[in-house]
Amino acid sequence: MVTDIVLISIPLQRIDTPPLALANLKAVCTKHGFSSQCIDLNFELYNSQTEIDGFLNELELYFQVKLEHQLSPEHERIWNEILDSWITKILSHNPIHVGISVFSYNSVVCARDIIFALNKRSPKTKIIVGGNGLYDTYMKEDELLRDGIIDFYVKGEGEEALVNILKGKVDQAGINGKEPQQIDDLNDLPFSDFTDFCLEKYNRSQLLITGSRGCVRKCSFCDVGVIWKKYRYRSGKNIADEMVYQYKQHGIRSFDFTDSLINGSLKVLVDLCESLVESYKTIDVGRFGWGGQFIVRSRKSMNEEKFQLCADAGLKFVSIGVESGSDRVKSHMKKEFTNEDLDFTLEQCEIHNFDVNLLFIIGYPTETEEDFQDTLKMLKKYKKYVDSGTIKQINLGNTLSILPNTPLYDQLEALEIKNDDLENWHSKLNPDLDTLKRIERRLYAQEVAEELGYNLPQKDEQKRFFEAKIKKLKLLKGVS
Ligand code: B12
Ligand code: SF4
Repeated sequence: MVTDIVLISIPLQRIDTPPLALANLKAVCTKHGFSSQCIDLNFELYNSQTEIDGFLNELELYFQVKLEHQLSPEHERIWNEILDSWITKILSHNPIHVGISVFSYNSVVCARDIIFALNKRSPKTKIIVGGNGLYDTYMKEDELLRDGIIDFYVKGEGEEALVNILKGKVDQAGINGKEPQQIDDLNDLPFSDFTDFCLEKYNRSQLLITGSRGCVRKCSFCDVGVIWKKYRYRSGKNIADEMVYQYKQHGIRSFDFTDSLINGSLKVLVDLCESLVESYKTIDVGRFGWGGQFIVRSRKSMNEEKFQLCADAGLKFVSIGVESGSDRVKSHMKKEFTNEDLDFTLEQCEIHNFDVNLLFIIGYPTETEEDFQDTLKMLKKYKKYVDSGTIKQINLGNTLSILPNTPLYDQLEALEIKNDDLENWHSKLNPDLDTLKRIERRLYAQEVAEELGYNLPQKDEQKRFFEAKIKKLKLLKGVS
């Protein structure tokens, strides 16, 4: 039997829950009468491959496009075998199209390897690529299209574009370089379809869900505003209905929102919470647990009552982009909140037992030594929340890449920044802060955080990543 489209999810992505992009795309395919099969190759890599002599660690370095890491000949041989088996698996469904979801730039290396392998084995199969990983320069989708290696690429939301491709209407928005058009009413989209995933196999009994697309803020370093031009959201009631639906389908009671922020529209947040509280009266579920990325607002707008309502509705975890302990740096970033606002937010999280994840950026172009020390001071100040169990983890991330199409990119001249590539840049106005210095600060912050007892997920992988980067930088500079 022929399958209209096989949709694949690839590394690097999280592996504890099924990929939402595939579940969303499958739902629209079904709605429009197209058959589809989702395969989570990212999950398969980590779950079927026995670790051979550091293979997975090296593969992760290889996938990180910015490192340009080459696999050793033995690991390259293993990787080619895996690729081969993946292509066999994909083709076993007899697909007319294969849709590859490129989650971020860290999926580009893998995507390109799959594309070339698939094209070689089955040149007739039509290849479609989509996902946020196309928003940097690494994918070179135009070249792939020109050379006939892929058939289509989709930028922006995939739901309408994919259906158009399957219907043969390939001249539409978002397809092969045509400006994407945002979906007007997210309430019109079908609920995500997770039926192709064996949910019990994933580590977490949790599903991803989206309540909104885009963001209400315009932080200087962030390109969400380019990917999703308008901030659009589903009604709170529609989101609550999907949570109840997924619970009835799969028995899952925990939901992780992929939104850039779950409190972008306080009206929707209140509507969601009230709808959930209402649902709990009619279905015998107790309370769902849910959470996601959360922006810090002033005490006046996100007040005590709203925090209480969120707690009543089951809010359990929030991820907060703090970025810096320096108000001066946060102000340049246009974060629109101060350390005082953050103090209040964390106090409320503590009162309501929300689990908190804090995200930081070390080495912003205007970050001086004093600003960096402010970040370290903040880590010390919030140690009390680590000890009380409110701060569950922090993420110090990569050092800052200056992404094209971000407000910061537009300020390159004003900040006298010379940028060799997205990651290697240097501002004349802050001469001490070159790439090596940023990595040093980043690694030092990790050391301090570890000493204070913070939980840093993937800290060893990140350390390896930075050490590989330092080695490469020193090689380039001719320093041993
Ligand atoms: C939640 C999230 C995460 C979560 C992951 C949750 C998950 N889904 O598994 C976590 C925190 C783990 C994460 C990690 C990372 N993330 Co992230 N993340 C997001 C966020 C906020 C939402 C992504 C999401 O799930 N959206 C919901 C799904 C349904 O949307 P989607 O995957 O984009 O799919 C839609 C379209 O892209 C398209 N589409 C997707 N696939 C396909 C395939 C086909 C064939 C078609 C036609 C269409 C299509 O249609 C889908 C439906 O509309 C976005 C920002 C944003 N608001 O988009 C950043 C974002 C995707 N992340 C980003 C980055 C950089 C990363 C990291 C590399 C960060 C890092 N340095 O570690 C890592 C990548 C993983 C890794 N280990 O390397 C960038 C990507 C930028 C880029 N140009 O590559 C984004 C855009 C944020 C940003 N502006 O910086 N992330
Ligand atoms: S960093 Fe977060 S809050 Fe700021 S613009 Fe990007 S998505 Fe919005």
